[in-house]
Amino acid sequence: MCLTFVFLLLSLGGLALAGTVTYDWSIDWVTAAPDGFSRQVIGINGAWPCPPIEATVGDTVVINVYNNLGSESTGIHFHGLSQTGTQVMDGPSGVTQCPIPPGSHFTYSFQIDSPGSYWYHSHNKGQYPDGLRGPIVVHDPADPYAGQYDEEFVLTTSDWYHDTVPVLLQQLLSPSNTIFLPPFPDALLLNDSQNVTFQFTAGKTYKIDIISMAALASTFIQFDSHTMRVIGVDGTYIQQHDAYQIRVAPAQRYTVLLNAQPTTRRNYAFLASLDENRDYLNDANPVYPFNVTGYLVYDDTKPLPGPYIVNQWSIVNDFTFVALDDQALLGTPDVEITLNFAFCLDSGGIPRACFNNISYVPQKVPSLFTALSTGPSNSNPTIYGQISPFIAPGGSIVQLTINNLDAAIHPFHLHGHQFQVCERPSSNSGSFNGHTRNFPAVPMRRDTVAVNPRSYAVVRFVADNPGVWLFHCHIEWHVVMGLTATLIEAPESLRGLTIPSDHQAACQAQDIPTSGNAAGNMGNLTDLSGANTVAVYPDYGATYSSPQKKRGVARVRRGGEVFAWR
Ligand SMILES: *[C@@H]1O[C@H](CO)[C@@H](O)[C@H](O)[C@H]1NC(C)=O
Ligand SMILES: *[C@@H]1O[C@H](CO)[C@@H](O)[C@H](O)[C@H]1NC(C)=O
Ligand SMILES: *[C@@H]1O[C@H](CO)[C@@H](O)[C@H](O)[C@H]1NC(C)=O
Ligand SMILES: *[C@@H]1O[C@H](CO)[C@@H](O)[C@H](O)[C@H]1NC(C)=O
Ligand SMILES: *[C@@H]1O[C@H](CO)[C@@H](O)[C@H](O)[C@H]1NC(C)=O
Ligand SMILES: [Cu+2]
Repeated sequence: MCLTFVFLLLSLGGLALAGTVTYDWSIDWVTAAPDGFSRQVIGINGAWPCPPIEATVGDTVVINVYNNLGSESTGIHFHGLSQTGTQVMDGPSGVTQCPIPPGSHFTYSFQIDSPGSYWYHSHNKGQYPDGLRGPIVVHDPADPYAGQYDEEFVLTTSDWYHDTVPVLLQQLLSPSNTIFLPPFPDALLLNDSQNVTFQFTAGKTYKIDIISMAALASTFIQFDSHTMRVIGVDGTYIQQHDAYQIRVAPAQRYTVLLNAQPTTRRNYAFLASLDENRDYLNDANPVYPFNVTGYLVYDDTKPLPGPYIVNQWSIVNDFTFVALDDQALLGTPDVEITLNFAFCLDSGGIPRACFNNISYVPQKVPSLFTALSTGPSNSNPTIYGQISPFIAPGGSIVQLTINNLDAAIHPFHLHGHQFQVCERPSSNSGSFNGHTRNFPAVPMRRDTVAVNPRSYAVVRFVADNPGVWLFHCHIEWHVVMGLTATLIEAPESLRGLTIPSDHQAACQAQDIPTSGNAAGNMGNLTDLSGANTVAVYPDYGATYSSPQKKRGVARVRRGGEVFAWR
């Protein structure tokens, strides 16, 4: 009988029925020492590294979160997943939800519609570099590369800090930080450790999901004597492309196949090297402060090779990849958005980052809730306040240009889409001049594109996913500095959608309004009096202060001591 039951389960599994994958997560402070330095990190269910999410295309993923941090609020974003029809589950605080206060429960529930490697991370006030991030692997019953590999591994990479985010923010957001320096990491981690070993069997082929969970720096990777065959970037399959070296920017993913050697004659090393250069191709004195050597072990009884040395990094250019599904370049855009990025100062002299001279300031009402509650006015960008809002009507073709006026590379990410990368020229190419002659017939698609210094990128996508989606640099310090714009996509389809009760409760617990314009005004929606126009300073990140305490502060401020605590 027992055997029959097992057989039944197996045959159901064989039919690839879409299932539900449920996780119950308590978000906890945990002590960890991934590089030998012991510190408090944010983990899950009393453990760190955080567990992977694993699902199959078509599955519904349910994550019941409990915030057990006591001292901080939290929230989780599922990077790269489209959240089609579940825009309220995307996760960024102040956009699709309120921060989850300590001591409360919150449920994320969404269906997964595309395969590949993704990751989840806190999208709440710069919190993820404190540890709250992990891999997502979505298996594909219709994998076009099925049969071409034997086993699959995850390999995460990230920079790592010894100080906690609230401490790092005080250095970053200081008037004395006149050259906009980000906090520099203290270590490089592979798989949240510095000791990564793949067991390889001669003759087999391995699929490796390389996922960057970094806050600032990119990682270079090269395997000794094993050429990577890149088959996917972010959530998109590409035509197989050989690569000896890759540079994985924060939030990017590379899926590669490695052919094992035919014999077990010896073991091999691979090198991961942290890139702290502003423009790695052109910097006179390149800086690679941290290296980690990992191993491909064919035979445990044979010695491991020494540290692997790479003399020069000349990486594969992901712009030359071709999407496997041959999706043609999208036609003439209906909506064109140009974002000029440069660092800037706010009215208090605090270093910020700007698109078109505007730094993103979180509003009183989460932006999606403004879109849900304001009827036909939700197509008017004015009502969203200082979040650099852009409206894209449903079905429109959107072209987004990022002109990077800064002297460093920045990885730009759009929520809710894998966009076509139409052009991404080399450093010092200036700003986009409007010519489309260099756009490829079949562009590669991804959700995070590294834009070169004093250069630009042009991306296109169809506005087929109603929601409020952030577009931002994925250097977390630059998010904190305001380097975010907001796409209000198909607002006509958002009117009147409901907010789940646990989302409502998280806002109510903190006296945060859930309807009206950015300022919470309901009568005259273009009246933005009371909306936030300058970011909170000093900024203690996700450190939680109860509404009572905040009300106390407000009374003091109204009493005329506004500057006493500055
Ligand atoms: C590295 O990992 C192996 C097992 O995979 C373990 O035997 C070894 O002690 C570890 N080394 C360090 C320095 O942690
Ligand atoms: C890396 O960590 C993931 C879990 O996050 C695990 O599945 C995988 O096997 C690890 N890879 C190696 C090479 O240890
Ligand atoms: C790390 O490796 C790179 C390239 O192999 C090398 O240039 C650099 O000096 C190394 N850094 C350290 C701190 O060893
Ligand atoms: C931004 O401000 C600078 C200097 O204040 C000005 O030169 C530039 O034209 C402005 N750019 C935009 C896009 O408004
Ligand atoms: C709504 O507020 C805006 C901005 O304060 C103002 O210009 C406008 O006259 C107001 N409209 C009405 C009908 O009061
Ligand atoms: Cu940046």
